[in-house]
Order: sequence, then C-alpha cells, then structure tokens
Amino acid sequence: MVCAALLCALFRASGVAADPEYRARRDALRKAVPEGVIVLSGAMQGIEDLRSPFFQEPNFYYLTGWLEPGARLLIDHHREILFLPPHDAQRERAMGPLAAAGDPGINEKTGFDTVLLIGRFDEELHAAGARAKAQTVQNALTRLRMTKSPAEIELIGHSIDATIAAHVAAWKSARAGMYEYQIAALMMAVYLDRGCERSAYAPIIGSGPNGLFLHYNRGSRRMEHGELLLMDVGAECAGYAADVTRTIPVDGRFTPRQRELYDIVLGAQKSVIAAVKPGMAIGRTHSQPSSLYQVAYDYLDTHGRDLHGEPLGQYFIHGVSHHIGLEVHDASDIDAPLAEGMVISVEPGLYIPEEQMGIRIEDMVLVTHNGCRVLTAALPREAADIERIMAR
Ligand SMILES: [Mn+2]
Repeated sequence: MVCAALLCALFRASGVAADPEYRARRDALRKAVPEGVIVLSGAMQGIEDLRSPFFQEPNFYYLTGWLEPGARLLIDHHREILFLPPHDAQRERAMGPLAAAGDPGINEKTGFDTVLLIGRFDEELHAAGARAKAQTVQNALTRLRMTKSPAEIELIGHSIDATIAAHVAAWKSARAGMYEYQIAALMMAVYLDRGCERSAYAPIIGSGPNGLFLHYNRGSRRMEHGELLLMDVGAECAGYAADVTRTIPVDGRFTPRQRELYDIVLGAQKSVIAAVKPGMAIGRTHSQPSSLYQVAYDYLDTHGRDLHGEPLGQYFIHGVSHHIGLEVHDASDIDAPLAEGMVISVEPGLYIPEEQMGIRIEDMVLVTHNGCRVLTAALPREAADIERIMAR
C-alpha cells in the first residue's frame, strides 16, 4: 500500500496527536462555542481490561488524536490544556510506556502548549470560571464532525480499500457447507493483515433466513445451496470506519427470483445515489416529501411484487442512509440537510420473511458540490459482475 507521508503517519496511528489538523479542529470548536469552557474526558482502561485493545472515545480522538487512556481536555476562549495521568510503574510494566505531563518533548508529542497532570484539573477548571453549555458544545462538535476534511477522506479511503479486498475475498471463497463465521474470519483476516485495528462493527454475515435480521452477528449457521448470503462488513483503519454491504448467491449464480429482487434493490440504490446532493435531506419517515428515504421507498414500492401481488415498499424496514466517520453511525444531526464533504451510506434493502430472503446493497458516498462520488465504486454491485467474480 502506498500512502503520502502524513497519512502513513496517521495510519495505525501512534504519536500522531501533534498533527496540526487536530489543533485546527480545536480552534474550530472554540470559535463555534466562544463563551464556553469545553471539557472532554478520554476513555479509561484498567490493566484488567483484557478483552479488547484500548479504544479512544471518538470525540476525544477527533479533537486530540490522543491514544492513551485516562486523558482529559479543557478548552476555553484563550487556552487549551491536555491533562494526563502520572507515570505508574506497575501499569507501564503491563501496558508498555505511557506519556505523562513533564516528560521531555511532551508538547511536541501531544501538539498541546500546555500539558498538566490530571490532578491539576479541578484547579484549572475553577480558574476557567464560566460553565460550558453542554448541549451547545455537543452540537458544535457534531456539526464539525459531519463534514470530513481531505485528510479524513483519505483515511476513509484506506478503510474502504481494505474492506473491498475483504468482500472480494469472501465472494471467491463462499460456498454451500461453509459456516457464516468462516466468512467473517476470512474477511477480518484481510483487513487486519492490512494494518486496520478492528472491525468497525460486528460483521453481519447472514445466510438464507439470517439475511432478514438487520444486525444479525451470531454467525453460527451453515450455508446451504441456493441461498443468498448478506455480508455487511467494514474495517476500521486509523480510527475511520467503512460500512459496506453486498448480497451474493452462495452458489455463485442468482436464481431468477433472487435476481429480480436484487435488481430492484440495486435500482433503488442507483436512484438514491442520483438524488444525493447538497441541500437534500436523508429523511427517515414519510413525513418529508423530498428525502433520500422517500426516493428509495418510492422506487421499491413501484417495482416488483411479493408472492401475493402486493407492492414491495412494506419490506423496506430501515433507514436508507447515515453518516460514517470515526464511528460507523457517526455523530450527526440526521435532520440536517446534506452538505459538501459529508460521507454517508446509501443502503436500501428488501426483507421478505415469506421468501426467507434479505437483500441489502450498501455503498459509501461523498457529497460533492453538485452531487456525490461513490467512494466504494471499486467493489462491483451489478449481479452479472458478482457472478463473474464468483465463477469457479
Ligand atoms: Mn450502514
């Protein structure tokens, strides 16, 4: 994988907090909340937390890039202070060296002019005087996070590349007799091998009837001939999530009915993608006449029929879009109109219990000044292309 120096530094990040982008984000937040005192606590991790590696709180990571536990941030109109826990020999014997206030070079390492021991926090908060309007800060931070910087879009691109490779690997391996967890395992192996930290969410590998469950993550079923396999799987690399779904035929060829329904979902997805542009609403109910949700619903409801001759709109049972960034369902005001620089999913689906079939196709798009760019376009979604790649 080739990447520019800055991005390489950010990728599999450690000690990247000094990147000026983080300071620029703090400046932007200070401007958005000029009156307030902003306090954020980073995630904690005890030495007894053995199940998962340290995972920074996303807002804290967004503002600091800091990846060690127990930190705190204070921003007021003229200062920004990073508070760090003191050195703890026992803890560092267990976890490896950790930074503390007073270390040589700590300002360069953190990107903060002022780094203090966490024990100084109360005193500094008192000195800052005014109280933050918590809601205002949250809203301002959410608004900042909704628009991705060029560096963030590059990082999301890394997550997408790794995720696409995982999906293609799954297509080439899937066959009747395999278990869902084996598909999850091979997909995760692809992106972990590329340096990604983790899955952005528990992989959803639903074969046959399990495709009906939106967040099915048990992965325990054996795939049978003639079934569909729904794979909603995305990597998290350098903190950024990918979120991609494809639905493929286990045997490598869609049946005529599977193909009919697949093409309807794909058609709905294409009409939503064509409708994405600044000013458009994502929408989540029928209350908004012009929204991405409505575009998807209208398409699905006017194409095809169920086994009783009824329209298919009733089988579209979730939202069509959400923001993606540091979190797979990223901080967002879902009612805010789209704007250039936002990254969202487009994921219509049909879930028909009577036919034991769930089909979802999910791509990630970047809102541009007059439309959108499909960031995940390198992963085919036409039925014929999927069948060609699966041909064996
Ligand atoms: Mn999604």
